Amino acid sequence: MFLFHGVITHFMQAEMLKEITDLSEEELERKRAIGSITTKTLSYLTQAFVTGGFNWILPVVFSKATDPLWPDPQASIEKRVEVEIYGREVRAMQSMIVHKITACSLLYGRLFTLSPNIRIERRDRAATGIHAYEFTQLDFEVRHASSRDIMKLVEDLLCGLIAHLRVEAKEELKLLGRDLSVPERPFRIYEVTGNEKEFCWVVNMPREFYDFEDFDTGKWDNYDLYLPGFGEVLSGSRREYEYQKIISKMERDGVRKESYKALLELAKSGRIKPTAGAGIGVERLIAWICGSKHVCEVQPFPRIPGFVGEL
Ligand code: ASN
Repeated sequence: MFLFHGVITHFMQAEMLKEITDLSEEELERKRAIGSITTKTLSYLTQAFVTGGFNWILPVVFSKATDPLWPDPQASIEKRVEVEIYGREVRAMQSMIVHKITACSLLYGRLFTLSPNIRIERRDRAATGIHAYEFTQLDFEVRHASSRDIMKLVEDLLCGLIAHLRVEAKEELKLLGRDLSVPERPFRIYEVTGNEKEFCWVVNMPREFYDFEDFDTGKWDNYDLYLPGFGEVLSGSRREYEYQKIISKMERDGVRKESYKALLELAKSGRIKPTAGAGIGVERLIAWICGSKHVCEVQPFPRIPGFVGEL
């Protein structure tokens, strides 16, 4: 978010636009080191979730019920991918939030998924260094968890990962010129905006209907994690589960209720449980680990807003 200060030079554009077919041997070597860190990171994180008793669910790509990404002051979606299949309108997944809440209520008390998200961001988002129009979220949800529970889980996961990579990906980090150190816990918590130089949480942001909002105090029980010198890598919240609150927020925000029929019916009959969770932007996390200038560098096939390549 802070990297290019909103300006994208021709040089950066040319660099970012390179597909693997255009890379020099040196650049391919760097890409391979990033790939190896990706493998080690995903292996560590998925193993940590499985060991922690989480059920691994497979992703959904087309659905009537995807994240509206609205209202959200950070959102910059220029187009929603909608297609008709079997006579019904569906959207490409923007996040599996509705599926997570539903499955965590009906199936598993703890779950996670590696979920491909399609977000057709405005072209100017190419310059942030942290947006891609296709990316993967490591999305997870826990029944009866508090925000503090999720924050602690994330802090432990991240610190464990850094300690692991310092040993297990020593060569790759050296090749990439990265020296990581394990931060102190707990991370600081800010409202509104954080400190760019440290691991920190930003909390209490007004946004989508599914994040918990206290109607009396006007406070939101949600949280984003920021990485030093990078920007946001995770967002999550304690969730709304009461029918009356969900429906009144959808009406207030102009969200299409017909897209969330299943969720609303379950909530009405009291079958949606209180849950909390979050999603880690996988490419963002790896880009930060690797010191990449742009998240698309960690994608084998870059998905930069505004640029569609051959592969
Ligand atoms: N994954 C996020 C969450 O769990 C939602 C999102 O991606 N917009 O809250």
